[in-house]
Amino acid sequence: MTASPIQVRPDLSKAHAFDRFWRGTGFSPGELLLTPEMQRTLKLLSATPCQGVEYLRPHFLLNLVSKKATGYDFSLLEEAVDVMVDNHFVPFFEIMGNPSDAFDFRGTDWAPAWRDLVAEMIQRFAIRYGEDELRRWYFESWNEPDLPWWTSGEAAFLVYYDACVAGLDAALPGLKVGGPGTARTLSPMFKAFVAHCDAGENRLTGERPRCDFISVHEKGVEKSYEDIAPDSVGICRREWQAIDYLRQYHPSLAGLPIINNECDPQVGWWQHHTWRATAYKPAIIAKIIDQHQRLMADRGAPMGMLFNDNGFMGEWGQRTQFTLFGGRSVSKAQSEHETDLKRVDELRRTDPFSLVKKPSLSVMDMLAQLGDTRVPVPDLTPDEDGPGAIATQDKSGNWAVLLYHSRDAVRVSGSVKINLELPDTQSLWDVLVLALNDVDDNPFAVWELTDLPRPPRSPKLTAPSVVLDAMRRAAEPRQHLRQRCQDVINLDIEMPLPSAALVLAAPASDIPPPPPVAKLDEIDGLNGPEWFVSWDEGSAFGVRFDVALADGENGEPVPVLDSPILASAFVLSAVADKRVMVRSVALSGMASDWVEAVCV
Ligand code: 8U8
Repeated sequence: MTASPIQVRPDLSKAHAFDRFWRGTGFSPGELLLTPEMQRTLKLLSATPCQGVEYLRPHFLLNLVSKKATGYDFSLLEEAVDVMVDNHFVPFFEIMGNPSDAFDFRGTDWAPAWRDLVAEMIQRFAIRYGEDELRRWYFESWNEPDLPWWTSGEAAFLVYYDACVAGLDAALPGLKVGGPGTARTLSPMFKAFVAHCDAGENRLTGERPRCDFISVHEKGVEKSYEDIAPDSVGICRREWQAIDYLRQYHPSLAGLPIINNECDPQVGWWQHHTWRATAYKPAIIAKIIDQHQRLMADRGAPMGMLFNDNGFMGEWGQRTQFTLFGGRSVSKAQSEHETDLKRVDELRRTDPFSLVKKPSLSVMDMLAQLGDTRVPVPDLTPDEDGPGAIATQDKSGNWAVLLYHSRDAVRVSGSVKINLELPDTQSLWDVLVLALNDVDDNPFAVWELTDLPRPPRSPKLTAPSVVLDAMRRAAEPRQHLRQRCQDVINLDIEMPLPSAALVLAAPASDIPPPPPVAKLDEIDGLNGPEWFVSWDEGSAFGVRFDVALADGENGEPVPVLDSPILASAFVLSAVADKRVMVRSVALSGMASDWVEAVCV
C-alpha cells in the first residue's frame, strides 16, 4: 500500500513578516584569516546569494594584537578584519584574546588598561571602516567563559565585560554589545552575567551594565565519534530554559534577542562524521531553522539569530562548508590553539589546495531565496516524522518554499511524497523545483567511488581535476521540475530521507532576462589554475545562472551542469583554449544570450 502524500497547504490568513535569522557562521582561531585557505573559503562563501551567509564569528581575534614598549601593534588584527570586510562579511566580533599575554585577568587593576585597549581598537576601526560600517557589527564577550577558554573565574569575567563596554562606549557610544556566549545551559557563569546586567553596576563607569543581546550555545548532542542521534528539539527546549530563567528572575532582560551563535547538530567540529558531507546535514540545518521559527519565534520567544559554527577548514566529516584538498593539515585548531605570531609568515604560505563545496553550504543558497513574508503551513509534524516546510512570499507575491525531510537519526532511509498546493495562484505561473538528496548524488559519494588515497594512508586529500570538477557539480542542487501551471500550482514532490527541496514560483513571463555581468578570476588549485566564475545576481526573482565552456572563438557553449546555479559563483578547473560563458535563466526557462566571463 502506498501512503497518501503529505499535504502542504500554506495558510495565507496567517502570513507574517519573516526575518532571515540564520545568516551566521564561525570558526577558530582568528589568525586563520591570514591563511590563503581561509581567504579562499571566504571568497567562495561570499557567493552565497542575497548575503545568505552574512555574519562571521572567529575566536581569539585579539591574539593578533601585540603589546609594544609604547602602545599596541594592531596591524595583524586589521589585516585579518580586512579579509572579512573586503569579502562583504559583517564581523560578529568576540572581544577575545590576550595581546602578547600582557593581561593577567586574575590580578588587580588590569581593567582600565583593557578598556583603553578596546577603545583604541574601536577608534582605529572607525577610521579604517567608517562609523556606519561599525554600527552593523555585533560585539560579544569572550567565547564560552563557562569552559576553560576563560580561566579567571566569574568575578573577573564581569569586570572584563564592564571594561569591554566602557571601551566601546568611550570610542563610539551605542555599538551593539552582549554576551555571555556560554556553552552550558544555565551555567553559574550565565546566571552571574545576567544578574550583573540586570542589577549590577559597571565597575568602570558606575552605570547599569549595557547589554543588547543574550548569546548562548546549544547543540543537538555532545561530542562523540559514534554516529549518535542529535536531539534537535532539545536545542529549542534548552534555549527556552534560558528565556524562562530571564522571565522569572530578570524580567528587564527577558525581551532581549536570544542568539544561539553555535547552533550545531553535534559538538566537536573536528570529529569525523560522514553525515556532515551528505544530504543529512542540509536537511537537518533546514529543520533546525524551521524549529526555531515554529518552536521559538511563533511561541513568543525573542528570537535573535542562529549560527551554524561551520566556518572551519577541514575534511569531509568535519564541520566545514568545503572539503579541503591539499593545503595544510588542519588539527583541533581550537582546543590546541596557541597563537604564535612569530609563525605568521608560515601561515601566509601553503601547499597548493582546492576547495569542494558541501551540500551543507548549498542549502544556504536555497534558504537565501526565501522571501520576507512567511506563510505558515498547518498540520505538519516534522519533529515526529520528518517532512517539513518553510513557505514564504516576497513583496510581489512570488513564492519560495523550502521543503525538507529530516529525522534526528543518521541511519534511517525511506521516502515520502509531498503534495504542495500554493493558494491564490490563478492564471499562469512558472515553477522551478531544485533538490538536494543523496539519491541524485552528493560530492562525498563521487569521492567514495574513486580509489584515490585517503587518510590515514595519505595525510592530505588529493584528487585529479576531473574528480574535483565532478564533486563540485554534485554539490549543487539538482533541477527536478520546471513547469508552467494554469490556475493552480499543485505539485507532487518525492522527498527521500534525508533531503531538501526548493520550490520557486512566479507569475508566468516570456520575457528573457538580461544577460549577467560575469567575471573570471584565475586561482591556484591543487593541480594548477582554476577558474572562479562569478556574476552579479541582479534582483529579479527566480532568475538563476548557467555556466558553460565553449571551444575557441566560435564554439557552442556547453553547460557544465544541467541545473541552474543558485549561488553567484562556480569554480571549475581551467581548460586550455576554452572560454567560460554565463547566461541568466528565468523561471520560465527563457535564457539570456551567453556572455563571456572575463578577467577584470
Ligand atoms: C561540552 C563540550 C565538550 C568538549 O569537549 O568540547 C567542547 C567544545 C564542548 C563545548 C563547546 C566546545 O567548543 C565550542 O564548540 C566547538 C565544537 O567543536 O562544537 C566549536 O564549534 C566552537 O568554536 C567552540 O566554541
